[in-house]
Amino acid sequence: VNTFLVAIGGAWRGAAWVDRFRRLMPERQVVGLDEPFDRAGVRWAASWKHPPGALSGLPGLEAIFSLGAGVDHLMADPELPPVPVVRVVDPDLTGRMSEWIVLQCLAHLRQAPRYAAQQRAKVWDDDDAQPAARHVRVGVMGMGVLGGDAATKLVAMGFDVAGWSRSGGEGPVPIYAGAEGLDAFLARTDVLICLLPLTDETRGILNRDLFARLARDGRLGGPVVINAGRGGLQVETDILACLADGTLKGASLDVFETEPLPASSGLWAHPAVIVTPHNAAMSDPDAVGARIAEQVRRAEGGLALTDVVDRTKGY
Ligand code: NDP
Ligand code: OXD
Repeated sequence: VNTFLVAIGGAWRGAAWVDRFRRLMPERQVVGLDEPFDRAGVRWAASWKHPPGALSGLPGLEAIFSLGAGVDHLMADPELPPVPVVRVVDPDLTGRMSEWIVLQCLAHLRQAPRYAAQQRAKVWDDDDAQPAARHVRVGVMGMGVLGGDAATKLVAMGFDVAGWSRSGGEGPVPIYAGAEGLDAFLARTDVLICLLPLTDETRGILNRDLFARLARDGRLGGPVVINAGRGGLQVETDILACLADGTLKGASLDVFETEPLPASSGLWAHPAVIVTPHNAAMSDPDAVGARIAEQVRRAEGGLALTDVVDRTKGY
C-alpha cells in the first residue's frame, strides 16, 4: 500500500481535502484521520493543525506537507517525525495575500473606516488632508515569498516601500537586516506590515516597545500596523493601549492570539481597527492540492522535494 494521510484538526473541513486528494491521486489510497487505516502503509501525510502525536508511529513516512504556507502548527508538535516538512509556496496563495495587504494599505491611506462611519451617519465631511501613496512609507517585516510579492505590488501602487528580514540582501525594495537594521527600518516606517513566520525568535515581536520606535512624522497622523503573519506575533493588550494613547493610529489584523477572536476583545468594535477572520490568503484546495500531488509524483520519480522547511530555523 502507498497511503496518503490527510491529518486535519482545528476549524478546517477535513472531508473536503480528503475528497480533493482522492480525485487528484486516484492511483493511491487517501485516508482521513477519522477512518481506519494501516499505519505501516502511510508514505505521505498532509496536515493542518493535526492533533499532536497524530503523525508519530508511521514507520514508512517520507514527508509531511503543510496545507498552508505557515508551519508553526507542525513545529508545535513535540512528536513530529524527523522527515522533511514541505510548505505551500503557490502563486494562488501569494496573490491572495498581496490583494489583502494592498487593500489594507489603501484602506488606511484613504481612511476607509472613517468614511464608512460617515456614510452610516449620513455625514458629508471632506475637510481633511489626503496624502498620496508616494507620501507614505510602508515597511514590510518578512521579505520571503509573501512579503516580497506584497512589496512589489505596493511599489506599483506608488507607496515608498522598504523591507526587513533576518538576512537582508537583494529584493524588489531596500531590505534592512536583523537586529542591527531594525531601528533604522522602524524609524522610516509609517505603515508596518508583518508577514513573518511565528518562531521562538519572532513571538510577541509586535509589542509596545517596537511600536514606539515607528516614525512619528508621517503623513497619516500616526503609525499603522497590519498583521497577517500569525496572532502569536502580536501583543493585543499593547495594540489596544497604543491605539488609546496615540502610539498607533490604526490597525488591520487577520490573525489573533486566540482564534476565533473572542467576543470580549476590544479589537472587534474599535473604530480604527479592521478585523478579518484569518482568511487573508486561504489555501485553495484545487491549487494547493494539485501542487502537493505534483510534489509526491516528482519525489516518487526520484526528484527532490521543493519548498522544504529548515527545521532548525522553524520556517
Ligand atoms: P517565507 O519563509 O518565504 O518568508 C519568511 C520571511 O521572514 C523571510 O524573509 C525571513 O527572513 C523572515 N524572518 C523569519 N524569521 C525572522 C527573524 N527572526 N527576523 C527577521 N526576519 C525573519 O514565508 P512566507 O512569506 O511564505 O510566509 C510568511 C508567513 O505568513 C507564514 O509563516 C504564515 O505564518 C503567514 N501566512 C498567513 C496567512 C493568512 O491567511 N493570514 C496565509 C499564508 C501565510 P530570511 O529571508 O532572512 O530567511
Ligand atoms: C497559512 C495560513 O499559513 O492560511 O497558509 O495561515
